[in-house]
Amino acid sequence: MRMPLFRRPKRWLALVTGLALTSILLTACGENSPSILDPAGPIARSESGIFWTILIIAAVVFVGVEGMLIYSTIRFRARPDSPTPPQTHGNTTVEVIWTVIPAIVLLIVLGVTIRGIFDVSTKPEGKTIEVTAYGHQWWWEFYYPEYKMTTADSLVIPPNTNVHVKLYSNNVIHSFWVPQLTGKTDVIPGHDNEKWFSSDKAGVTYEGICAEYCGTQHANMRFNVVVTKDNNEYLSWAQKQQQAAAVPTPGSLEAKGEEIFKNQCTTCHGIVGVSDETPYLKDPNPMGQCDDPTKDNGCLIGPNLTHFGSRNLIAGGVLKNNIEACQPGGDLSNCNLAKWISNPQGVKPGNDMAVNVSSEDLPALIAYLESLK
Ligand code: HEC
Ligand SMILES: [Cu+2]
Repeated sequence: MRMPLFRRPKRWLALVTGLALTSILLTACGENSPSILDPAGPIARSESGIFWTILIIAAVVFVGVEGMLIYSTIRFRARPDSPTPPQTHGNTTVEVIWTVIPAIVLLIVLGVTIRGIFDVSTKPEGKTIEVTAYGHQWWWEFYYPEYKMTTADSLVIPPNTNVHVKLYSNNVIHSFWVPQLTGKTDVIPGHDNEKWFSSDKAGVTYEGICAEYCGTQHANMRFNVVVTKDNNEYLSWAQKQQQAAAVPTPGSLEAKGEEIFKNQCTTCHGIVGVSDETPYLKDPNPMGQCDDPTKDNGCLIGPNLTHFGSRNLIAGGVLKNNIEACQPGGDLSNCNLAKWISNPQGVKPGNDMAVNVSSEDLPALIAYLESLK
């Protein structure tokens, strides 16, 4: 008597449905999560192309091999009184087939990977902007040599333009990663790496991440890649960033904040036009100094705050810069900048900012820093 292949179709149906539902649930995580499967530029597209090619080949191999295995174990299983199956040994045709097919598959994977390596490491044609990314423990500093200006946390770029990033660290190994735009590249002290990428979408913000465990606050070493609407918006942003900080009206809350800043914050931070500005106007390379404020060589340990009010993250993205909750004279209980300045060690334990700001001084400092657009 021949047995049916699957004796309990209902049970099988339940199992398959259960698996399908679980996978749908798992893929629904985070609408805005930075995903390599949602590339927005040529480099990321090339990289996700490699992923899909390998995934599809692997899926075909997996389904084929497992399918035949499961089919054979069920279809040809031992039954009562079944005779000993015919015994065979060695079959040249079959052996050649299962040597040649994997070799071809691996050659295809090799070819696709080598093409990807060239895509990623070749200097692209066309307009290019230069940026130096400097990995600190635990935040990113971006220097624009063409404009001689420095920002932190936000890498602003124009759309459809190559971005050439030089990667430096003088502390530990970090890794520069913007999943939707470019894969990971290590940022190694004493070994300068570089990379190119570009975004073909305009007016969007992508999440950047440090992808190498670089200390306790490694997960709070994020940054934004802000793509402007067009090149003009980028140029006017750059022109603004080059200017010295806005001068507050004498006698205002902001002016008081500027005084407090000069007294309590300039050991580690600079504001161009207010305190020592030199470190932010020159390329932080050659490295080796900027993470130690006690060294007397003009380098500062903290981010450039000259245009802090124009940025959307605080301290490697540990908080969002929610300016609307930080209005001068308003209630500051939801203001993230107030949370940061009043207790940086509570918000991001182990970071290098040590201050003790009194509650009377806080509103003036907030008003001043948020006014620095
Ligand atoms: C001992 C050095 C030090 C002092 C003093 C200091 N800071 Fe900082 N500050 C830092 C460091 C380092 C960071 C970056 C921390 C991180 O992200 O890990 C930082 C980050 C910040 C940021 C976030 C900037 C950004 O772009 O993400 C603000 C705002 C700030 N500090 C304000 C102040 C103010 C206001 C004072 C004075 C009351 C002050 N800091 C005093 C070292 C210092
Ligand atoms: Cu890092």
